[in-house]
Amino acid sequence: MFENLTDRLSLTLRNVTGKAKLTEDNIKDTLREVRMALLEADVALPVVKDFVNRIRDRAVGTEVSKSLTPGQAFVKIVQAELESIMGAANEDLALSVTPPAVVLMAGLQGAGKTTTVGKLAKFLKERKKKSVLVVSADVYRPAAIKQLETLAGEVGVTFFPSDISQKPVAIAQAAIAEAKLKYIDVVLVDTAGRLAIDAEMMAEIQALHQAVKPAETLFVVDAMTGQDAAATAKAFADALPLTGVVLTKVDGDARGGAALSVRHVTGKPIKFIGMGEKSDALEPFHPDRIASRILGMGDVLSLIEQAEQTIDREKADKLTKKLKKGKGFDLEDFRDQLQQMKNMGGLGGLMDKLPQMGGMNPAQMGNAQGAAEKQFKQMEAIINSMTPGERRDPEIISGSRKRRIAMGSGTQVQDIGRLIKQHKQMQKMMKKFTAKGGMAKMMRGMGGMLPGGGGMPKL
Ligand SMILES: Nc1nc2c(ncn2[C@@H]2O[C@H](COP(=O)(O)OP(=O)(O)OP(=O)(O)O)[C@@H](O)[C@H]2O)c(=O)[nH]1
Ligand SMILES: [Mg+2]
Repeated sequence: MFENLTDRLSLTLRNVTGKAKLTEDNIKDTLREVRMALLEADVALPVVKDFVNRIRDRAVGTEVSKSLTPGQAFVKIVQAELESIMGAANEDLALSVTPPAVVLMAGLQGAGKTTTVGKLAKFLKERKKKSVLVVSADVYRPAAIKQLETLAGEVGVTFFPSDISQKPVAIAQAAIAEAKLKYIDVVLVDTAGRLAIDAEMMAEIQALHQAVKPAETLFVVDAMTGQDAAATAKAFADALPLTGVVLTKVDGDARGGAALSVRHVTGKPIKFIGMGEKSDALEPFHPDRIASRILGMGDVLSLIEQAEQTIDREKADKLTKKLKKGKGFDLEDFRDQLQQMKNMGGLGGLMDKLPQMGGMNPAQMGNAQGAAEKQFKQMEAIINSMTPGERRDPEIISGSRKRRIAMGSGTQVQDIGRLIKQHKQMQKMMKKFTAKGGMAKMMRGMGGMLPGGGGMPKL
């Protein structure tokens, strides 16, 4: 996510060093580079101009406090401005209306509307504890209705059947009536892809909007289209009272132009970002966390939230109890932890949110991720090749046992030694965390096991 921009900006910002005060003169070059970095990231020009001016105004004359280097002081300003350009705080869906709350989706063809309906349904059901009904008003393709039905089945929400012979307004009204009958909280209405310049199709969705009076009208747009995403959102917002934007395919967007432009160009908040094709790849959009990610400082908060959702509570509680009883953290527990990390969307999703490792570039990050993933697989294989007795009490693993385990797991004897050492470190860490409490803290600790470590970028 936004690798190119992160790379450019962190290189640029590293140059503001060795100055006691930030002046127009000594930040001129850096500002020019920030400007270039944003233009290369396909941020819309008015946004770039505004952004750079605001940074200049704030930075010039800023006395650099003793605790910060000028570089850090400058980064703080850039971070604050990045946040404010994206909207300052996360805007939640406004669903507190007389139920059912209707959410209407709009967007170009292939933007990711139907996929997002599936993701949102899952999000509302699991994280907001809402009952959800989904319906398709895409009467142009039977396959579109079927696609939504399949997704609804996957995420376990009510699907309201529709047919291409029906009118979108009639479909939506029938779905809402059904939701009322069943006391369902939220109705998500999927629609056909359309262009803002297609008058007939725009009239259709305007009529739909009037008929269902949605609590939320979300514009779904592909982040990979960069500043065009903001321009299309603007065109739709002129015809339809949008309440927010969902940026999709952010997982494939190295530049970040859309994320930085949408709010400024349209005045509408980005409410969610899509981070993949699967139904759990949706995140509420937090400008502060994204700003931090863009600057290579990671997004530990989102990581912790994700950890708290995916962690197997029962197992976690059992482990905590066990540790509290004074029993050790054995290799079985270690293996469980490795598996839980895998469940958190793998190391890719994890590394994306960790502070950029001491100025690694994306290729190095990719290599580090590959190496770490390989290492994790190897660790699991090693633990699998041990006897239950060995897993409970690694102290008994002698030289000959090491050789046997290495043979069984296709590894070297020194790999076994390394794993036992790592496990010992984990044990120590677990002791600390159970004293202070909190699985989330532990997950943060696990991050430290990745190659390169983590921590603030060196400026
Ligand atoms: N990588 C990635 N792919 C996504 C994301 N969201 C959607 N897609 C993919 O984009 C393609 C189009 O998604 P749909 O949900 O069918 O798009 P749509 O807007 O409903 O398309 P139409 O109904 O044809 O207008 C599918 O292959 C999705 O898997 C995302 O966040 N990341
Ligand atoms: Mg669709």
